Amino acid sequence: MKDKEIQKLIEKETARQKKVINLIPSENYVSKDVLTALGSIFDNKYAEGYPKKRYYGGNTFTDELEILCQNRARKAFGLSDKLWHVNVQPHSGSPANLSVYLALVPPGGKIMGMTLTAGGHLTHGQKVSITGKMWNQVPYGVDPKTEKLDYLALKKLARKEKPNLIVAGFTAYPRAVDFKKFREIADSVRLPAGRQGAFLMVDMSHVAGLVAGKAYNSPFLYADVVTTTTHKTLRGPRSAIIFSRKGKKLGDKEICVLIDKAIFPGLQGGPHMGQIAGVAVCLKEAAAPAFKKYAKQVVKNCQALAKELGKLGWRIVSGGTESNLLLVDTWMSGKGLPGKEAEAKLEKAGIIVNKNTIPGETRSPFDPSGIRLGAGAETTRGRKEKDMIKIARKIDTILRNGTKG
Ligand code: DSN
Repeated sequence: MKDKEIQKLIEKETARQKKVINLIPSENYVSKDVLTALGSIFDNKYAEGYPKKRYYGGNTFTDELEILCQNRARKAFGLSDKLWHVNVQPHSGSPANLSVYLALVPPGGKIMGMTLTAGGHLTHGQKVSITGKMWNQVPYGVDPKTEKLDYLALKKLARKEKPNLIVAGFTAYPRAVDFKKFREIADSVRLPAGRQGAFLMVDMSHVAGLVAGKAYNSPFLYADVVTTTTHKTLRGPRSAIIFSRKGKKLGDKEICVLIDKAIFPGLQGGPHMGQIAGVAVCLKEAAAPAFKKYAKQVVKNCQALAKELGKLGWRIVSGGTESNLLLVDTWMSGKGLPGKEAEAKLEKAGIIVNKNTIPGETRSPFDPSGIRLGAGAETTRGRKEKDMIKIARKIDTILRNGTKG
């Protein structure tokens, strides 16, 4: 590489990534093939529009690439092209979610989503995000005792508030989700205009790889729309995909058409074709038999980490995990260690985590009461349960140093 300044930074970051134990649940290590595709000459090409309907010439191979990527997305999740339309153009998760709301929820309409402190994402209608400024969030949380979803309470709330769209999907919820129940809740909503039912959007960003690997419930039997980033457990480049159900309508318009229009020309210009090439590669990898083993191991590793930390006296939010992540209460359970300090202490010792709010949060998102840990990245590096137990013990020693518990 001629640019030595950037080369140096790449080398430093490579060394950092090799050296640390990475427990950030939204990160992963992509294959060399993903990186090659991502950094390929497809990045040179403008391809505004969709396959066979572009606003620039020279798109023979980008058309082929985008169609291949859409087909691989369906294959990775076992979907029929008769039932599911796929858009692989979102530059990342936030524009993916935003485009769905733009397409399906009128300005000022209601989006029922989980609060940030209970594990929702900014783009699920939080006030600080555009999704909470253009639309009104109907916030929901978890049961304060179990710290799990309370479907009965959700149904009551939905029937009272009549949201246009319900988001099932989270950024810090460690448990399995009953998507069938979410479908029933969405169907029970009577909208003022007389249209029965709210749209059900599942944001499966965190668990997409687990869904592809059959280690987590699939939302596809029940959702109208499924959004996902591609760089978490799916182990692809930073990007996103939107799946929308064919035949589902808003008024007389197909929702897939409305969502495509919301992405382009509504929100974005040209798709990042290098990114789409990288996504196509990761989707082929995710459809291979070895990926099932990976997905199952992620959950087993996460459970081993949670169990050992629990044994060592740390309170695990909701008592455990059935996914790629877990939350540790470092403050409210009496340990007296703010999440920010816990994150910093661990980083100093080479373990990378992120501070996180926990249900019933009494501090602030910038310095919350807990930390979030995940097993996606370390499982890619071949770690198994016994390694996670050792990591848990190391975390315990580092965090206990100078704390009350
Ligand atoms: N920031 C991501 C996460 O860490 O969960 C979601 O966008």
